[in-house]
Amino acid sequence: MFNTKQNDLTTTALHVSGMTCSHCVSAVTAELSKLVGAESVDVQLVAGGVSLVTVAGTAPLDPAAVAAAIDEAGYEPVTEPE
Ligand SMILES: [Cu+2]
Repeated sequence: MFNTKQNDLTTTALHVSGMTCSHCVSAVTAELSKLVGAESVDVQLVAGGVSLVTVAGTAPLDPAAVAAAIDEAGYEPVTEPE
């Protein structure tokens, strides 16, 4: 999991295991989209990862909340570094 800042946008990314099809992507995207401050949500099925962008002026996403949302969708957040 990491946070990077670029052009006033903060991107939070982490890996997710257990996603196997576009339905999985939809489920994870739907849960992550509920997070306050998540401006855009991108779920990569093949890479098994998600990235969320928050705009300037909003608090960074709580990594625990992101992980909880993934768990809520029924998938496994992978928070260990590569
Ligand atoms: Cu699926």
